[in-house]
Amino acid sequence: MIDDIRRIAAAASDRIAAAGTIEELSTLDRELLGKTSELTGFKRQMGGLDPDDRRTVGAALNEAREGLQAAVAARRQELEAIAAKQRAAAERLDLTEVRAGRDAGHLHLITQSFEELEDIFVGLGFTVAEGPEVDDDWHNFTALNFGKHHPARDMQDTFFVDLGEPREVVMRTHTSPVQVRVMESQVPPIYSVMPGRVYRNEATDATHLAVFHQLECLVVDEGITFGHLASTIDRFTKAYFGPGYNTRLRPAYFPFTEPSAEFDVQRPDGSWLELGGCGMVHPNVLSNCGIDPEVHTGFAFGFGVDRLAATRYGVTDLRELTSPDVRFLEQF
Ligand code: FA5
Repeated sequence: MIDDIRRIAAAASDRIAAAGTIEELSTLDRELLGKTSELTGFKRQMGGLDPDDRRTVGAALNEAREGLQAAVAARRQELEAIAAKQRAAAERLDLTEVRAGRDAGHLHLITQSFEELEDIFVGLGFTVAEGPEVDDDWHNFTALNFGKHHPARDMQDTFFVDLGEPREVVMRTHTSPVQVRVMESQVPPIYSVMPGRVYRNEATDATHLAVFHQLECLVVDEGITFGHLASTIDRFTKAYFGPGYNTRLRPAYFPFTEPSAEFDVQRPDGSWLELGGCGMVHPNVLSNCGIDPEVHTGFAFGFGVDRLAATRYGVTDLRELTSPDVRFLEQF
């Protein structure tokens, strides 16, 4: 009986050493050491042996079992190490510096979107303007017809910079302050777009970031109407998304436009996404910037570029756009 036990244990040990996968090893573990295994069968036969034989056979069985258990554990470790190596090889990312002649990566989705949008607007006859990300109260709020204590200031939770008078210097909460800078420095006709990064003291979620991007559009000329505004929004959204995307305007309130609206774009599945705000430039804003509202009228709109790009490319969580993961980034 002892010879049988040793022979079975030796054969089992060879099979364990030859197991090629963790699944295979688990099956063997059950087959060789489980309740229905040959070794367990010997245990049942021990009842018929005399006490001395029972002791030696028992010792041989224990030795065989312990040996096989150790062999299974050792093989499991080896197979796990091999699997970890294979996983690492499959997920390997080449992060070495880009050298001439090699694939040089590409621009981030948001940068690509800005470039594409600028191309669309330049094609429609607009120029591109930029302004500072750290701005003063005048440009971000006051010139835009937000009174000092106007409740609409709370619509955009503001990061204040600890500089100068309290609450005087802000991280711009929208790209509209660039409208003010353009109107202060140029005479109409003005046809300009203003791309840029903006900041709001907001909790982030799938549709909100604290640092995000907007594109502002400003037209000031003689005889500009709400019809020009609506058709410009429709033209640019169709140029960006494709002809199947419709837009709609809903009444809204912004202190710097009157009348004001929010505009949505309709996805092919019929659902609507809020993209931005718009309206006819308020006469007070024109006056604040040295433009005579009796002579000139204008429209403006501003929208979230992160939401726009995420909609086109099916990114369901805006927070992904801040991810440094090359596997996410290389999709675009
Ligand atoms: C504004 O920022 C106005 N300056 C827009 C405007 C311009 C109105 C010109 C009239 C004339 P609002 O706060 O609604 O409006 O933001 C505009 C768009 O920015 C939103 O529709 C949305 O697309 C995007 N946006 C706003 N908050 C966030 C956020 N936390 N994360 C990502 N996108 C955002």
